[in-house]
Amino acid sequence: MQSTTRIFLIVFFVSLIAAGQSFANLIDWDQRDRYLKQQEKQQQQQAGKEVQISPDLPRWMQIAPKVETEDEKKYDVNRDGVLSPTEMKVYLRRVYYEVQDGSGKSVSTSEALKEYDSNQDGVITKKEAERIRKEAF
Ligand SMILES: [Ca+2]
Ligand SMILES: [Ca+2]
Repeated sequence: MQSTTRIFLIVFFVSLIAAGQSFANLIDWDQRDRYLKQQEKQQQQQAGKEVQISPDLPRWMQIAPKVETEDEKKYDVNRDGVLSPTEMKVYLRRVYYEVQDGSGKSVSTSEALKEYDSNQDGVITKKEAERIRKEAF
């Protein structure tokens, strides 16, 4: 092998190693690991975080209740499967009058009415309906 070829090869390999090392230094693996761990932690925190519900406002104003009964289906005007606050107001007013006219409104499987059945006996009484009057009228 000629000496110029040998020198060329040596220079070539040395620069390859040098290039490799400089690339290795460009990526701070520790920092990358820390970053990934942090991201993972944030995702876990968000997944575990429940929607914050304020006790000062009716639940239905904060989370639209799912349509659970045939009765509620009639009030889901846009048919998206949940009762928006506007839809809930109309529905609750009807429920309020129903309670006033009868002996009470059966809650059955309704997610929307559950919160007004304070004693959880499955029926909204006139007394319990007072909250509807305050919140939906
Ligand atoms: Ca709806
Ligand atoms: Ca009750």
